[in-house]
Amino acid sequence: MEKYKSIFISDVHLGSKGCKSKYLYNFLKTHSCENLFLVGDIIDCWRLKSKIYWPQEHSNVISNILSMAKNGTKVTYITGNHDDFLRIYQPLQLGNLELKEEHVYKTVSGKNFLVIHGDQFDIVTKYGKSLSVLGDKVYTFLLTLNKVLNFFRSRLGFGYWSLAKYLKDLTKKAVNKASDYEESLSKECKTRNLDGIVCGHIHKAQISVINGIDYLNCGDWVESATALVETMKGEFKLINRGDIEKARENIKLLSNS
Ligand SMILES: [Mn+2]
Repeated sequence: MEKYKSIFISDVHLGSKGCKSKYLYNFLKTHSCENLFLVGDIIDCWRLKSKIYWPQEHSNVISNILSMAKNGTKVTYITGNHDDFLRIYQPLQLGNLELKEEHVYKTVSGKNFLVIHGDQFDIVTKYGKSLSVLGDKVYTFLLTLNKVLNFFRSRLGFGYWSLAKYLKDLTKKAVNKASDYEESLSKECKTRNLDGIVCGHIHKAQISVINGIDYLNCGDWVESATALVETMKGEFKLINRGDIEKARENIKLLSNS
């Protein structure tokens, strides 16, 4: 069991089909920490509203987090735009579990980091939830359209091509440039006199310095499987569990055959 000062995870999207809940469960089982930060979009209530998808593995993740809290880990749940239904209850403290919109975290090396999901700085989600929900619906529709399209493509002898991904990349480039997002977050830190930021939201794990501000993004557990950790010595690292889990699945396949 590896012990860390703090572990930060975001964009788990429990309640949606894409969630890599088993990967996360295995990760939490093998890593311990003094502080666990859930940096938003942990439970995806947009998806839950339209159709309930909740396998046992999703409950296992939650019960594991609760048992961590029971065993002394301080758990801070920062709300995101997909779990904004929790925002009416914040701030809330239940024993070792705290629910809030943002948190200023003092790192081992003495820096002050703003821990926030980050949707507050995304032009699309900020200026209209309806627009984002619509975008989500369009995306789901495109995935279906994509299946039909690729059925015909393969019939005609063409290779697989993702229409949804193409359009998603295109629209993201147009309205939601990652650089703008990082830029506005770093500006916010500067005005608040903070040293850095820990966020999520754009599903892009990263550790970098932007305009002199430490920028740390936890990534996600949908498209990838990444966690941000702070060691006892105060070093920040990104852990990518995708390759480990895929290797484990391959070993299982081999041993079964
Ligand atoms: Mn988000």
